Amino acid sequence: MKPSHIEHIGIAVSSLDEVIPYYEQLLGQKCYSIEEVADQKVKTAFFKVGQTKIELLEPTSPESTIAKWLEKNPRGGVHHIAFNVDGVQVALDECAAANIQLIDTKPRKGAEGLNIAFLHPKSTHGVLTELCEQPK
Ligand code: CMX
Repeated sequence: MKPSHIEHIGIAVSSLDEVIPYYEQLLGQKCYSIEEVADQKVKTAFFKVGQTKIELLEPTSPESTIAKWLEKNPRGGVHHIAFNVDGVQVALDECAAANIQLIDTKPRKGAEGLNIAFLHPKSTHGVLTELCEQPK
């Protein structure tokens, strides 16, 4: 596996409305998309810096993994890093063969229609890691 670039950095926030203005000012641009990902129980807001996106994540339900994370980290912060790969399934198989614990054994649909899968932070030195690719 050789990721081409960091696709996005996921940042957990309690309120998109409160945090979006900060990023708009910092990055000198308007948020270009807000999308609810029902499957993940989150609402996302996107910015682009070069090839890499900043993905703000607000929980839409107390059962959301983001809500759980915010309970432990109430100020919010970096939640995960996502790498763009050419073939999520092949990358997952490589990770499994290297004894990296998978959260998803198969790709599923994420924000912006990407095929995504997560690796468990317990076997990635504490960094929740996402692999993603554009659908073919
Ligand atoms: N980064 C690093 N470590 C994390 C973490 C994160 N984002 N989230 C949880 N952990 C750690 C916890 O600190 C905890 O470690 P200890 O056991 O050492 O205390 C351990 O993982 C278990 O944490 P937990 O609070 O009990 O959480 P769960 O096991 O219920 O869930 C995880 C953790 C990673 C399996 C779950 O968050 C998950 O499946 N994540 C993938 C999906 C996801 O994050 N979706 C939201 C984003 C969607 C999007 O980008 O569109």
